[in-house]
Formats: sequence, structure tokens, C-alpha cells
Amino acid sequence: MTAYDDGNIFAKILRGEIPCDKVYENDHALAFRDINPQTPVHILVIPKGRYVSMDDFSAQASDAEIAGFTRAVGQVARDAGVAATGYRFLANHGQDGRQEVAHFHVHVFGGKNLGRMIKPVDK
Ligand code: DGP
Repeated sequence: MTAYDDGNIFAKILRGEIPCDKVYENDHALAFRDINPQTPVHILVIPKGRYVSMDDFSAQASDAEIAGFTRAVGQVARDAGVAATGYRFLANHGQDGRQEVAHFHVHVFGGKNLGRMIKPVDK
């Protein structure tokens, strides 16, 4: 498993070293708007703990952290007004998942029809 790097950008946001457009926070999670939104609603939800990815979080996080994080994702979607219309939450992991920031995060996309989940591969 990749070691956690405290120099990643989301660690800096958690320490308050760089600003973010915060939309929600609880004991175990922080949510803020993506700097480069892909959809009308594009929010990132991150655990406050030092987890690299879903692989790391799912294996190492406590039940309380997993519960707090999962509740944060649902609350963020409700607060953003997309729970009724629909949304997508997505986590990229590792090289094939094209994960850019090595602190576990879930993207919450919504505010429009999001189309197909994944572009079909060429056969
Ligand atoms: P991913 O490929 O899943 O690791 O996506 C990382 C996302 O993080 C990408 O959508 C852009 C966003 N992002 C990168 N740097 C910052 C930042 O400094 N602030 C905010 N709000 N978002 C950032």
C-alpha cells in the first residue's frame, strides 16, 4: 500500500494551510467544492484521517470514521439539492483510476443529467 504523504494538497486544506470553499464538516469528514468543477454540483468529500485511497480507507479506517464519512457524503448531496434529482459519487484509486490527489476523496457530481457512467471502450 502506498505510504501517506502529508504534503498532498488535501492534507494542506485539512491543516488550514490553503483555503477551500467548505460546504460541510463533521467529526470525520470535510466537504468542499472542487476547484475545477465538471458539473454544476461538484463537491469533494474527504476523511479527516490520513488515508491515501479507498483501498487504504476501507482496510484501515475505524467503523466510526467509515460511518462519519458515509453520512457526510449523503448529507452533502441532500444539502446541495441533488438527492431528489439524482447524483453520482465516484472515487478514483491509483494509476488506472487516474487518482491525482493521494488523500482519499469522493467526488459528488450532480445538477444535470450525467449521461452514461463510463465511456464504452473501443472493441
Ligand atoms: P482525482 O483525479 O480523483 O484525484 O481528483 C482530484 C480533484 O481534486 C480534481 O477534480 C481537482 C481537485 N483539486 C485539486 N487541487 C485542488 C485544490 O487545491 N482545491 C480544490 N478545492 N480542489 C482541488
